[in-house]
Amino acid sequence: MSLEALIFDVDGTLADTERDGHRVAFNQAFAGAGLDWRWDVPLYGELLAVTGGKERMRHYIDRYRPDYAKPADFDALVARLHAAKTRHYTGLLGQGGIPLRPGVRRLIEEARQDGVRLAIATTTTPDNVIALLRHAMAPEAASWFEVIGAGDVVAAKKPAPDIYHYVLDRLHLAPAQCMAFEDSENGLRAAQAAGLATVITVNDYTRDHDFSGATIVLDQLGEPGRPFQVLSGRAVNGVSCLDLGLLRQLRMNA
Ligand code: XBP
Ligand code: MG
Repeated sequence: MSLEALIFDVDGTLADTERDGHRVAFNQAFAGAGLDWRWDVPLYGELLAVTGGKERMRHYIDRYRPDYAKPADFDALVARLHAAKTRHYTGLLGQGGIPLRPGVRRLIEEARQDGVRLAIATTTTPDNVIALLRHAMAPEAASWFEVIGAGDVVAAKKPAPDIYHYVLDRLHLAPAQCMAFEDSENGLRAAQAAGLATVITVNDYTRDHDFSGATIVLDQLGEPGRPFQVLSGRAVNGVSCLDLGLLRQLRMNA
């Protein structure tokens, strides 16, 4: 089957948003609410095991703060904190501090020129996706993606496959016509469970995850002058960037 669409995860895949973006914004929201919750870089790495910001805050309290006496309206507090966190995060993106990862713009531009369709499947909040695309990619970049599946549109977040099913349904495509791009084990499990072949680009938080079953695991997608490294999967002689030609080759060999 021919390659019809690329489906991208957002956080960690399009850009390194977690450590200097989401984490900072959570801490700003906590401080703004007068809470002593503080997520440092290593703790945040552990908390990333749970996807979704609201889910992550609840997990933090249950697991790390047994001392905290939950108020009766704890759900409302979590919702307020999350809304504040989204404001802080989109504000940070507006300052232009978080760039796309290497090769992302190149591959997306090639796909657009080649008529390969684009979509997004993420656990993060829709506003966050739109802000990242606008500020890091192009003012109109959200319109390049036919389907943006994000946040609470599905009940179960990654590693559940629901967000990929949601996107595939709206693209009217079968998994075998698409490739997914992820950076984490939770993301890979979600894509795999939806039947999608998946390219992984690792980052500092996900380098040691279990990526068995991925089509290929790279350090990054590669740019001219900045070749990718193949961390696992078939070595690719003489190729230094993941482009559509290589993607098609990897699919044929799979
Ligand atoms: C990333 C996540 C998200 C973000 C926070 O998912 O797990 O929870 O860290 O986003 P993905 P929200 O890599 O699938 O994009 O606070 O908006 O939930
Ligand atoms: Mg991710």
